[in-house]
Amino acid sequence: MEIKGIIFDLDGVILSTDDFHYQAWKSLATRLGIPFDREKNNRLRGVSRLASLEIVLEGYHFSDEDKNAFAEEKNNTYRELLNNLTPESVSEDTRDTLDELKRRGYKIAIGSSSKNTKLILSRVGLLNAFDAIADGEDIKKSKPDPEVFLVAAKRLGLNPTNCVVVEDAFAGIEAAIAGGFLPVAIGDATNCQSVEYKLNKLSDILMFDFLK
Ligand code: B16
Ligand code: MG
Repeated sequence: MEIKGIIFDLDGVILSTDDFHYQAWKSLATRLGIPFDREKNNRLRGVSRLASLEIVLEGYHFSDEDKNAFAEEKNNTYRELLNNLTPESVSEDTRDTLDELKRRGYKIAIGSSSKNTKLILSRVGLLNAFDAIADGEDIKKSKPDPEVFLVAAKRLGLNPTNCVVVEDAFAGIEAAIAGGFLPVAIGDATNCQSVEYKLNKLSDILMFDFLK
């Protein structure tokens, strides 16, 4: 199947906001006296804020009211950390790769579970860099459901079979496969057995045989 579009996950793929998520969850967990480490954080990749909170609180019981307050607290800490973002937070390798894909005639999109997607993209100067954006505000079901990628493909005017999905999360790879996309893994997702194409850095994608 001919590839015509590339859909990128945001956190952990376009830039390293995944570490800010870790710090924000760690700060909440520490305040609540709940253990939280990098291994647990990996399970939150691509997972919505409330579903992530359920994983953070596993084995502990809190009311829905408390949980909503905790999710808001985490998001406030996270958004404070996002103030550290500047255009330099996106590597040259990533910017050059996006430019090269556009030069070769591919359509590019963001497919992120995050409700902070547009804030992040505007802070790093990439808000207008993509042909389409699908994010946490557009969907009811978060990854591993393919909804966010299906919305992105639709906005690109492409079928899933004509699109690649680049993901750092196991949940995101699962979502890509479920939606009929070609999955490409980077970061933590390279440990996923079900992916053939793996990247050390974003520009590695330019070498693959599915691109012209
Ligand atoms: P927010 P992605 C995901 O973004 C993150 O990986 C995940 O850790 C986070 O919980 C989720 O967004 C929701 O983010 O709290 O900002 O709405 O990897 O799908 O780009
Ligand atoms: Mg991610």
